[in-house]
Amino acid sequence: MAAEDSNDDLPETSKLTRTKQRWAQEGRFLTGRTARMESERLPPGQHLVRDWPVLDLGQQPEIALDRWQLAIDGAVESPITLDWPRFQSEPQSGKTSDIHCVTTWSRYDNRWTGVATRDLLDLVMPTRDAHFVILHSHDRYTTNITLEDFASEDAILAHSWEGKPLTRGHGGPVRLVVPHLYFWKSAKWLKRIEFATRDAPGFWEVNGYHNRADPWKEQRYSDE
Ligand SMILES: Nc1nc2c(c(=O)[nH]1)N[C@H]1C(S)=C(S)[C@@H](COP(=O)(O)O)O[C@H]1N2
Ligand SMILES: [Mo]
Repeated sequence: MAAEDSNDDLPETSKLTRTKQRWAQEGRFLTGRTARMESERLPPGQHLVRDWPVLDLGQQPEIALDRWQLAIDGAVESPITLDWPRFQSEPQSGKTSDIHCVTTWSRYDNRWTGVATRDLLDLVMPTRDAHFVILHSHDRYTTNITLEDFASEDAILAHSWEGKPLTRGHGGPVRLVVPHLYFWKSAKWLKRIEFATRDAPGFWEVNGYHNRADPWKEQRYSDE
Protein backbone atom coordinates (compact mmCIF):
# COMPACT_ATOMS: atom_id res chain seq x y z
CA MET A 1 0.00 0.00 0.00
CA ALA A 2 1.42 3.39 -0.95
CA ALA A 3 1.86 5.81 1.92
CA GLU A 4 -0.42 8.38 0.22
CA ASP A 5 -3.33 5.97 0.16
CA SER A 6 -3.54 5.55 3.89
CA ASN A 7 -4.57 9.12 4.76
CA ASP A 8 -8.16 9.00 3.53
CA ASP A 9 -9.23 6.25 5.85
CA LEU A 10 -7.58 7.50 9.00
CA PRO A 11 -10.01 7.75 11.89
CA GLU A 12 -11.94 10.96 12.13
CA THR A 13 -9.85 14.06 11.41
CA SER A 14 -9.19 15.92 14.63
CA LYS A 15 -9.66 19.65 15.05
CA LEU A 16 -5.90 20.12 15.43
CA THR A 17 -5.28 18.17 12.21
CA ARG A 18 -7.71 20.41 10.33
CA THR A 19 -6.17 23.53 11.85
CA LYS A 20 -2.68 22.42 10.83
CA GLN A 21 -3.87 21.75 7.28
CA ARG A 22 -5.19 25.32 7.21
CA TRP A 23 -1.87 26.70 8.50
CA ALA A 24 -0.10 24.99 5.63
CA GLN A 25 -2.51 26.64 3.17
CA GLU A 26 -1.99 30.07 4.75
CA GLY A 27 1.77 29.78 5.28
CA ARG A 28 1.36 30.50 9.00
CA PHE A 29 4.43 31.17 11.21
CA LEU A 30 6.79 31.89 8.32
CA THR A 31 9.22 34.64 9.29
CA GLY A 32 11.00 34.92 5.96
CA ARG A 33 14.30 34.47 7.74
CA THR A 34 16.44 31.58 6.65
CA ALA A 35 20.05 32.11 7.67
CA ARG A 36 21.36 30.14 10.61
CA MET A 37 23.76 32.00 12.84
CA GLU A 38 26.13 29.56 14.44
CA SER A 39 25.43 31.19 17.78
CA GLU A 40 21.66 30.70 17.44
CA ARG A 41 20.32 27.55 18.96
CA LEU A 42 16.64 28.36 18.44
CA PRO A 43 15.57 28.07 14.77
CA PRO A 44 13.68 31.01 13.20
CA GLY A 45 10.02 31.36 14.20
CA GLN A 46 10.35 29.00 17.18
CA HIS A 47 9.84 29.66 20.91
CA LEU A 48 11.12 27.68 23.84
CA VAL A 49 8.88 25.56 26.08
CA ARG A 50 9.69 23.68 29.26
CA ASP A 51 6.90 21.13 29.25
CA TRP A 52 6.73 18.55 26.52
CA PRO A 53 3.48 18.85 24.51
CA VAL A 54 1.77 15.77 23.04
CA LEU A 55 0.81 16.03 19.36
CA ASP A 56 -0.74 13.33 17.23
CA LEU A 57 -3.83 12.48 15.22
CA GLY A 58 -5.83 11.79 18.37
CA GLN A 59 -5.35 8.03 18.56
CA GLN A 60 -2.72 6.68 20.92
CA PRO A 61 -2.30 2.95 20.32
CA GLU A 62 -1.39 0.80 23.29
CA ILE A 63 1.14 -1.90 22.43
CA ALA A 64 2.15 -4.40 25.11
CA LEU A 65 5.86 -5.25 25.12
CA ASP A 66 5.20 -8.97 24.66
CA ARG A 67 3.31 -8.22 21.45
CA TRP A 68 5.59 -5.44 20.22
CA GLN A 69 7.35 -6.03 16.90
CA LEU A 70 9.33 -3.83 14.54
CA ALA A 71 9.60 -4.89 10.91
CA ILE A 72 12.55 -3.55 8.93
CA ASP A 73 12.24 -4.36 5.26
CA GLY A 74 12.13 -3.08 1.69
CA ALA A 75 15.40 -2.30 -0.08
CA VAL A 76 17.71 -4.06 2.38
CA GLU A 77 20.02 -7.09 2.17
CA SER A 78 18.73 -8.62 5.41
CA PRO A 79 15.14 -7.80 6.33
CA ILE A 80 14.32 -8.58 9.93
CA THR A 81 11.47 -8.39 12.41
CA LEU A 82 12.62 -7.50 15.91
CA ASP A 83 10.71 -8.49 19.01
CA TRP A 84 11.31 -6.73 22.34
CA PRO A 85 14.15 -8.93 23.66
CA ARG A 86 15.91 -8.79 20.30
CA PHE A 87 15.55 -4.99 20.14
CA GLN A 88 17.01 -4.70 23.65
CA SER A 89 19.94 -6.92 22.66
CA GLU A 90 21.04 -4.48 19.94
CA PRO A 91 23.74 -1.96 20.91
CA GLN A 92 22.19 0.76 23.08
CA SER A 93 23.04 4.45 22.67
CA GLY A 94 22.26 7.66 24.50
CA LYS A 95 21.72 10.95 22.63
CA THR A 96 20.77 14.40 23.87
CA SER A 97 18.99 16.66 21.40
CA ASP A 98 16.56 19.54 20.94
CA ILE A 99 12.99 19.13 19.66
CA HIS A 100 11.61 21.58 17.09
CA CYS A 101 7.90 21.22 16.32
CA VAL A 102 6.46 22.96 13.26
CA THR A 103 3.69 24.42 15.47
CA THR A 104 6.56 26.68 16.73
CA TRP A 105 7.55 25.15 20.08
CA SER A 106 11.07 23.89 20.74
CA ARG A 107 12.35 21.98 23.75
CA TYR A 108 16.05 21.77 24.59
CA ASP A 109 18.14 18.91 25.97
CA ASN A 110 16.02 15.78 25.63
CA ARG A 111 17.96 12.71 26.68
CA TRP A 112 17.03 9.66 24.62
CA THR A 113 18.08 6.04 25.00
CA GLY A 114 17.64 3.38 22.34
CA VAL A 115 19.18 1.99 19.18
CA ALA A 116 21.05 4.47 16.97
CA THR A 117 19.75 4.37 13.41
CA ARG A 118 23.35 3.82 12.24
CA ASP A 119 23.52 0.59 14.22
CA LEU A 120 20.24 -0.47 12.67
CA LEU A 121 21.67 0.16 9.20
CA ASP A 122 24.55 -2.18 9.99
CA LEU A 123 22.01 -4.83 10.91
CA VAL A 124 19.86 -4.76 7.75
CA MET A 125 22.25 -3.23 5.20
CA PRO A 126 20.29 -1.05 2.75
CA THR A 127 20.86 -1.90 -0.90
CA ARG A 128 22.85 0.50 -3.07
CA ASP A 129 19.70 1.95 -4.62
CA ALA A 130 17.93 2.58 -1.30
CA HIS A 131 17.66 6.37 -0.91
CA PHE A 132 14.52 6.84 1.18
CA VAL A 133 13.01 5.57 4.40
CA ILE A 134 9.26 5.37 5.01
CA LEU A 135 8.16 5.13 8.65
CA HIS A 136 4.91 3.31 9.40
CA SER A 137 3.17 3.61 12.77
CA HIS A 138 0.47 1.74 14.66
CA ASP A 139 -1.95 4.69 14.33
CA ARG A 140 -1.48 4.40 10.55
CA TYR A 141 0.57 7.58 10.50
CA THR A 142 3.36 7.59 7.92
CA THR A 143 6.26 9.92 7.25
CA ASN A 144 9.18 9.86 4.82
CA ILE A 145 12.81 10.92 5.07
CA THR A 146 15.93 10.42 3.00
CA LEU A 147 18.31 7.65 3.95
CA GLU A 148 20.92 10.35 4.62
CA ASP A 149 18.67 12.11 7.14
CA PHE A 150 17.70 8.79 8.73
CA ALA A 151 21.39 7.91 9.12
CA SER A 152 22.34 11.19 10.80
CA GLU A 153 24.53 10.91 13.84
CA ASP A 154 21.83 12.07 16.31
CA ALA A 155 18.99 9.91 14.98
CA ILE A 156 17.79 7.18 17.31
CA LEU A 157 15.01 4.63 17.77
CA ALA A 158 14.19 5.70 21.28
CA HIS A 159 12.55 3.59 23.96
CA SER A 160 13.40 5.91 26.87
CA TRP A 161 13.41 9.62 27.63
CA GLU A 162 15.29 11.01 30.63
CA GLY A 163 16.02 7.44 31.73
CA LYS A 164 12.38 6.36 31.85
CA PRO A 165 10.39 4.30 29.33
CA LEU A 166 8.69 6.50 26.73
CA THR A 167 5.07 7.03 27.72
CA ARG A 168 2.31 5.89 25.44
CA GLY A 169 1.42 9.52 24.71
CA HIS A 170 4.93 10.23 23.47
CA GLY A 171 5.05 7.17 21.22
CA GLY A 172 6.17 4.30 23.42
CA PRO A 173 7.28 1.55 23.29
CA VAL A 174 9.50 2.88 20.48
CA ARG A 175 9.56 6.06 18.41
CA LEU A 176 11.99 7.54 15.94
CA VAL A 177 13.84 10.73 16.88
CA VAL A 178 15.45 12.72 14.04
CA PRO A 179 16.25 15.95 15.86
CA HIS A 180 17.63 17.99 12.95
CA LEU A 181 14.20 17.93 11.22
CA TYR A 182 10.79 19.21 12.42
CA PHE A 183 9.37 16.74 14.87
CA TRP A 184 6.59 15.40 12.64
CA LYS A 185 9.35 13.35 10.94
CA SER A 186 9.91 11.55 14.27
CA ALA A 187 7.26 8.84 14.04
CA LYS A 188 5.72 7.62 17.30
CA TRP A 189 4.51 4.01 17.88
CA LEU A 190 6.79 2.67 15.19
CA LYS A 191 5.86 -0.66 13.66
CA ARG A 192 7.70 -0.74 10.33
CA ILE A 193 10.76 0.87 8.81
CA GLU A 194 10.63 0.53 5.04
CA PHE A 195 13.70 1.27 2.94
CA ALA A 196 12.79 2.42 -0.56
CA THR A 197 14.33 3.30 -3.88
CA ARG A 198 11.67 5.96 -4.46
CA ASP A 199 10.22 8.61 -2.19
CA ALA A 200 6.64 8.28 -0.89
CA PRO A 201 5.27 11.35 0.92
CA GLY A 202 3.60 10.57 4.25
CA PHE A 203 0.60 11.93 6.14
CA TRP A 204 1.69 15.55 6.64
CA GLU A 205 3.75 15.64 3.46
CA VAL A 206 0.58 15.12 1.37
CA ASN A 207 -1.29 17.60 3.58
CA GLY A 208 0.68 20.72 2.76
CA TYR A 209 3.84 20.17 4.80
CA HIS A 210 7.39 20.23 3.47
CA ASN A 211 8.99 17.05 2.20
CA ARG A 212 12.33 17.66 3.96
CA ALA A 213 11.35 19.78 7.04
CA ASP A 214 14.64 21.47 7.98
CA PRO A 215 13.81 23.93 10.82
CA TRP A 216 16.93 26.02 10.14
CA LYS A 217 15.69 26.66 6.60
CA GLU A 218 12.13 27.03 7.92
CA GLN A 219 10.90 24.31 5.61
CA ARG A 220 7.41 24.25 7.10
CA TYR A 221 5.14 23.98 4.10
CA SER A 222 5.32 22.26 0.75
CA ASP A 223 5.04 25.32 -1.47
CA GLU A 224 8.48 26.68 -0.59
N1 LIG B 1 2.63 7.77 14.82
C1 LIG B 1 2.63 9.11 14.88
N2 LIG B 1 3.79 9.75 15.02
C2 LIG B 1 3.82 11.09 15.10
C3 LIG B 1 2.64 11.85 15.02
C4 LIG B 1 1.41 11.13 14.88
O1 LIG B 1 0.32 11.71 14.79
N3 LIG B 1 1.45 9.77 14.82
N4 LIG B 1 2.69 13.21 15.09
C5 LIG B 1 3.97 13.85 14.76
C6 LIG B 1 3.99 15.24 15.14
S1 LIG B 1 3.12 16.32 14.16
C7 LIG B 1 4.75 15.69 16.18
S2 LIG B 1 4.95 17.33 16.49
C8 LIG B 1 5.42 14.74 17.10
C9 LIG B 1 4.94 14.99 18.52
O2 LIG B 1 5.56 14.12 19.41
P1 LIG B 1 5.19 14.26 20.94
O3 LIG B 1 3.70 14.06 21.07
O4 LIG B 1 5.98 13.25 21.66
O5 LIG B 1 5.57 15.67 21.34
O6 LIG B 1 5.16 13.39 16.77
C10 LIG B 1 5.14 13.13 15.40
N5 LIG B 1 5.02 11.69 15.23
MO1 LIG C 1 3.76 18.45 14.74
